[in-house]
Amino acid sequence: MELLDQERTIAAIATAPGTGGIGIVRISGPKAVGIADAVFRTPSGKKLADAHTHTIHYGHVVDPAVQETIDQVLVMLMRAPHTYTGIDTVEIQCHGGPFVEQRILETVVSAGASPADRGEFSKQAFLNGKMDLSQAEAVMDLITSSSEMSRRASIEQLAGNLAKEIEYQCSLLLDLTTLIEANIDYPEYDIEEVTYDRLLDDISSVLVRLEDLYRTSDSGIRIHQGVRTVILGRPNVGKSSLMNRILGRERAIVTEIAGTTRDVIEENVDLDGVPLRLIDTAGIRQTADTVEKIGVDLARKAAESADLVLWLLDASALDDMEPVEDPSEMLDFLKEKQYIILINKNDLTEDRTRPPFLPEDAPVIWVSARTGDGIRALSEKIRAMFFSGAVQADSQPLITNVRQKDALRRALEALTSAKEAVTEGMPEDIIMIDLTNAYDALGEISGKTLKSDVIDEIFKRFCLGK
Ligand SMILES: Nc1nc2c(ncn2[C@@H]2O[C@H](COP(=O)(O)OP(=O)(O)OP(=O)(O)O)[C@@H](O)[C@H]2O)c(=O)[nH]1
Ligand SMILES: [Mg+2]
Repeated sequence: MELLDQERTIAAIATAPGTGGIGIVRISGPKAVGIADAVFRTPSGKKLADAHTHTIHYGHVVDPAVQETIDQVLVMLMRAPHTYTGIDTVEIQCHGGPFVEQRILETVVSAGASPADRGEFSKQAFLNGKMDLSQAEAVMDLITSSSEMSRRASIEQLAGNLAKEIEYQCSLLLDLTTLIEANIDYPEYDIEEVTYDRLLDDISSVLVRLEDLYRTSDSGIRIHQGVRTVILGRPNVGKSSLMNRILGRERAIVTEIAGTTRDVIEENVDLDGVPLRLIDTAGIRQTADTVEKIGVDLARKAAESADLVLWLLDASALDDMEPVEDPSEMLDFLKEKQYIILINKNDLTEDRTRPPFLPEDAPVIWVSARTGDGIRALSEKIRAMFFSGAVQADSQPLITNVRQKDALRRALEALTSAKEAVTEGMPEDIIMIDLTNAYDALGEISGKTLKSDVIDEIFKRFCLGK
């Protein structure tokens, strides 16, 4: 018989695969303590069932079927409600080897635990009201964060910034629907005028707040995914060298031969705290080489979907741009994009004269992939372009993924429609439909109004053991 979510006692290896100092097998559920007691022996024979909560115990995991000692461990006992999942939780700290961990997990499963699904511990936490969906998503964002900005935004969201804001706005919407219901139920009281005025005021103020929040979504999403930054330029200007310099390692092949890079190389990187998804491309030129030609096409495609294009020039070859590259063609393309022109190899020349073919207002930074000069100026420029304003304050709630953004967009549409309905003096039940739609859409962000199968899908994207 399939157990309900809350009845399951689940177990998984919570630490990353591979060898390490310690590994953790986590058990969570109503039977967690009993299951742990079945496989754990302390030197004194004391049982976890008799121990205080939030205590640590030394002993051995023993496979009861064969009475074989599997490992020497420390066991952390945490009883509900003060646990991550909100249910009784036992964490077995064993030696960090894949065989040890796997064998302990198997023993725990034989003793009655079910192997956890991906993200199931967080799902338990969500179902037990320990966190809302935006906070659960923040846990995964924190784990996968690849920049300081992303880490900081995740920990703030985990603390409940967005959760509180959404809950507050949801409660305002709920008040409004209650007000309308009262009006429908007691039409003999002549409160219509007052109701419409108040509705208009309150809907407007929720709208303003949600529009502010919506404006954070592009920055918020970029904080986690990184600004899609494509390095473009003719062969040999130093694109791969720049990529390697920013990454701090030799990721892309660099040679003095023009046409070295053929593929598109992507890496997430933290550039002085600014999150980038950095993309190195093949040098753009007319070429008869089939492989290189494919590379050039890929470069163009990557540039089209970029948030930011870094157009790289070679300081030692500014006078002979053509025929390898036509600057006006590139500038035409850049007009439609956010871009920065980088003049690389500034270590080769003292001259800092701006090339005449660059427009007055084009942002230009002189850099050297070889020495690292100018890279700090580049990170500051990108920060100003993509992360000013919207993410000034750490404590400010942010929309951080496409799911949240889409739900918020639908909430805004429904609220705008509710506002129009009020302004036009439409009947209350029409306004009620819009407000309910807005509430439902907004509640998806916290997970309150999501169906359980949708929630299951979201948690399945999490990692095992979290
Ligand atoms: N002096 C100097 N040389 C550089 C600098 N950046 C790159 N180079 C040299 O320029 C040559 C080409 O560098 P790459 O990074 O391979 O250039 P690329 O733009 O990726 O070239 P393709 O992949 O062929 O398009 C190499 O010999 C690098 O060592 C720099 O800042 N200063
Ligand atoms: Mg290259």
